[in-house]
Amino acid sequence: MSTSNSELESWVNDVARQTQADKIIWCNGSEEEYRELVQQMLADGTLIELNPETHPNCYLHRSSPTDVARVEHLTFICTENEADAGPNNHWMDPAAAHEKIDQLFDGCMKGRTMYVIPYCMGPLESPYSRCGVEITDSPYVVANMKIMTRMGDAALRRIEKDGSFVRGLHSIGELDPERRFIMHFPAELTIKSYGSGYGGNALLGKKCHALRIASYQGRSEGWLAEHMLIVGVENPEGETHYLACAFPSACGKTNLAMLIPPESLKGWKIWTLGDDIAWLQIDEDGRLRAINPEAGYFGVVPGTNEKTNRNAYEMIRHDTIYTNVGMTADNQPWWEGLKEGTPVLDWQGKTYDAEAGPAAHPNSRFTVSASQNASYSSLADAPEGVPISALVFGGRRREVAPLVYQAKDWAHGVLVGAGVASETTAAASGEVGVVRRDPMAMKPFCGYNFADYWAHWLSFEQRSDDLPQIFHVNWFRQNKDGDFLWPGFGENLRVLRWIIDRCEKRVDAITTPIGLLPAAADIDIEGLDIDPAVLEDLLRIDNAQWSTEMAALSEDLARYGDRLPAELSRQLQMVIEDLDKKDAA
Ligand code: OXD
Ligand code: MN
Repeated sequence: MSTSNSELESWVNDVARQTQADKIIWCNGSEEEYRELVQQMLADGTLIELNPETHPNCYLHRSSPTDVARVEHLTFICTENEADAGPNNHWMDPAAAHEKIDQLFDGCMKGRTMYVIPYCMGPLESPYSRCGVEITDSPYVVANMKIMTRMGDAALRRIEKDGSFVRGLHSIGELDPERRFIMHFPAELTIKSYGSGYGGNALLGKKCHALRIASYQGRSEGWLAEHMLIVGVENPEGETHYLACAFPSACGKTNLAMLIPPESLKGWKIWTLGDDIAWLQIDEDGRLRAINPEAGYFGVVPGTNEKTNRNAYEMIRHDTIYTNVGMTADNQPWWEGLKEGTPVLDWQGKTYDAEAGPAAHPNSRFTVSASQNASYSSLADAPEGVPISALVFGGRRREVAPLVYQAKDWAHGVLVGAGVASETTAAASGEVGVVRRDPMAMKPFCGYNFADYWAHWLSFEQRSDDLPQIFHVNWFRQNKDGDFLWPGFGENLRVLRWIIDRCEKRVDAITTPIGLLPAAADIDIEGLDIDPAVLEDLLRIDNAQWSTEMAALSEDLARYGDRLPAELSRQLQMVIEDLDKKDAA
């Protein structure tokens, strides 16, 4: 018997019987265990060692070419009532889903080792953390979970103390897209994932547990699981504000979380707490506090360089697992946007041919421990988390959304979040570059009906009068020629400053139908090569475009029918009426 939790023990035995695994290994989370797994994967070709001189302890994994992103069309929320999953999810009846996927699991680990990974999402001592156990037949998944979570013996002890855990069963199966499902059973705190080794589908602690299952759990327990980075912004006077920001996949969450202040903003510091997921709870003083349930980053590689994200660039030069990047002649990893080196092999290991496609897959990833980041905040390990001053939504929008605006109040902020839309990226399979509505950047990750989720968000207003201010940003606005208007990256700190000044009531704002906007003079552009007229453009609201935008949002919200909270419709109506008044004026 490997655990005193009999439920866990019998589930592990049941799974071993069902999958007919050759061997069961309970992972203890030690460095030695990680090193042995790496040796085994180097020996069987799952990993390739990268140049140990330039990239010590770095490895390359090449996935199956048809297994490179999350698969939303194969991801299901299995609730008794279809309406509880909502129009935002693909739904399957739980009994039918179990039957379908269990057939795939039957005997699937014959000849394979079954790894049992106890993990804790969040600091081991935090009351806000929650645990899970992933069973997998993929050593690559074990190695990634070691980096991404607090896993092994310490997590098992916490599970034994708590008495509860999320069950995650995973097999790479045959890596056959025709035999692939990612299924969630929120009421049973269970995940079953078959046929994919890709991060978001296979590292079950991440999207499956920390967002889909946790959002469901958070609703009944009174907290929020969000697709948000957490960042601390310290001003030259030593005052730090914590912001939690939700952007859709591959919109620069990792870059913002590790931002390097520009030369001209002397004395400012950025502290990273998380780059992808935040769990938010109201504390006894009524403040919203956040923890990052993860312990590592599973970040998009292309575009990373000294200019765009020096912290990331440096932290992935050692002790990193790369997935699907290209390689130079001397075995260094290579990707588009890297300023040095020449690729000779592409992400599939074929001779690189610029005509045939990129060297690195656009969704190639690094897996790295958060502690390797130079801007890592030790408060990421604090059991009590950090108090949040502002919640910031954003999307990738060529037009419509201004550089920044503030919601009028909490309820309007929920509408602003519900209105997030963004151009699609390579993080999920499907067409890239089309605008899709992605409320709260949670479209692929909310484990229940969005209408109930918005009601849950709105209910926070009754529980505290000290909630954070809510904002919306857009770093991606373009001019008619397709050039970005805003320089982005480190310069985004200028916008964060305005946000913090608003939280501290240090600066006024202009009231518009869509919310509160900065006066151009209140965005500090000293030391920045930007035409004041361009800044005006970045802050311009086009009424006609916004009326179209609100019509699109209204159409999206209508999908939720009677379940949509009346308050959300009221907020939308107010914006529409204000836009109409402005038009008439
Ligand atoms: C991710 C995603 O991998 O959002 O974080 O797709
Ligand atoms: Mn993400």
